[in-house]
Amino acid sequence: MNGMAVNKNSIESRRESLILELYKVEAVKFGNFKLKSGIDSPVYFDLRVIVSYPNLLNEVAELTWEVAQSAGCLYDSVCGVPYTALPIATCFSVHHNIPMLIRRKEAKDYGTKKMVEGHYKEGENCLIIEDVVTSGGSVMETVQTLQSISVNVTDAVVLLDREQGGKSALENKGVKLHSVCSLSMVLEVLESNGKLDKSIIERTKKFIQENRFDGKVSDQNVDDSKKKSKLTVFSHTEKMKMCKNAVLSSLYGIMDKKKTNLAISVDLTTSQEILKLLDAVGPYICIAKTHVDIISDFSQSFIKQLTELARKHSFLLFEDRKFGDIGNTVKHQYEGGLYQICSWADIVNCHPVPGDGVIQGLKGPGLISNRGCLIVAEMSSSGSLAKDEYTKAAVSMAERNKDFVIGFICQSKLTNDPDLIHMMPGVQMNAGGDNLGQQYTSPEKAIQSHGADIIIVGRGITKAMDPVATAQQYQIAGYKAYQELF
Ligand code: 5BU
Repeated sequence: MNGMAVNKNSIESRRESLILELYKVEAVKFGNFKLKSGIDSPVYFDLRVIVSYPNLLNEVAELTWEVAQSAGCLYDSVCGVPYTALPIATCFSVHHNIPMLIRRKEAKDYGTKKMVEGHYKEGENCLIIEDVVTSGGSVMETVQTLQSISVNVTDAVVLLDREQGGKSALENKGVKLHSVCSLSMVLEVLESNGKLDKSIIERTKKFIQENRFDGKVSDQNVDDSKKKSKLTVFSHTEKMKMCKNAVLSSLYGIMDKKKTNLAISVDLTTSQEILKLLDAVGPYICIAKTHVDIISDFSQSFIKQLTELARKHSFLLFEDRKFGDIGNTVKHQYEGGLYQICSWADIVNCHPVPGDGVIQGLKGPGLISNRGCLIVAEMSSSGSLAKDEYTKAAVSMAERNKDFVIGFICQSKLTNDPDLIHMMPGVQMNAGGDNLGQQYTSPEKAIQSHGADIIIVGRGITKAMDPVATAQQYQIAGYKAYQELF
């Protein structure tokens, strides 16, 4: 473990020179910029450019090291958040002879399938290095990956803290954030050196104040969710542009175009009933969710007609198969057998119980056919065991597999990541439940209090006196609740 005192004054003057140098090479820019979160910002940091200035990169790494030392951080290894912080972590590691770990963004689908490269011991402590922190989300992704291999993280050092709540969000998750400089420091240095005029300074300060994250990434199960920071709510169009998965992006496109966040759970038991209802409610839904193993006359001709309806009305097909076995078994269940689910269902879901193997098994055929998968992180039924640590582990599993996993079946908002969607079953206009454990929430509460992006409604529609008019009512109620979030 490392630890040693450093001279504070020298850090301060070197910090000032560093800020001026970053400004000179345009790693810090002022103007109008669209951030990854979709928000317009008057200031932008592009620290990727520092690799073109080796002395500057070296100084960044050295100051990062000194900040870690003066904060008294104890660590056995160092890991940069991919990709911009990787060269910083490398210089840090080489100059101070501290072993480095490399976190992959996606597990490779050949060879060892490791998420983390390098040798480590279970229980060792790793220091995270990041270039810029806004909400703390990217640091947290790396922390969770390391934790999943039993490597501990207690501290992170960032070159630049945008002071938008990332520090407290990380602290809530047990990670202390130390920064080489903060956005206020940058403004102060540039102002006192005559680099910026007062109006830019004022505009940037106002922006920081108005765009703070609330410091809680996943605790959104509260009724005053509407009052929360605007930054935690993105529109369907924003999410469509931000997300990297093609299935998710087409889903957000459909939701935006058809103005619906309604998925019908069409749990009827004959082909004709299902096809007839879907043709009638098609304009109001973005997803048709099926359980094909309850259909008494299932056939490939049914699938052909189902996919034609999906194309005609522009909705996605979601087979609620809840795969829950080892990778090899689920691969066969997904591709083969009577139902050949992978050949027609845009989306499937799985339980996280078996571990990452279940995703690996589904991913092979799934990625070839451009499919997406949801992890069942929570259930709507009374007494469900899917909660607390189980749910957290399900979220980490999703974060590790974002090339195929597009979100969750859940009962609460689990992440702000635009690449992961929240779909919520157990929704009906009449509260209560059935006599077999199902529990219902209204469309408004599902969206505004539980953070659902999509409401899944079954018997609320299929057993209604007029299912088609009722589907339209759910579409209107769900979409209105979504619009009220803004
Ligand atoms: P309902 O008729 O709206 O209660 O139907 C809900 C559907 O969602 C039904 O197909 C269930 O199998 C499915 N479901 C659920 O109700 N709760 C869950 O937690 C999960 C799936 Br996962």
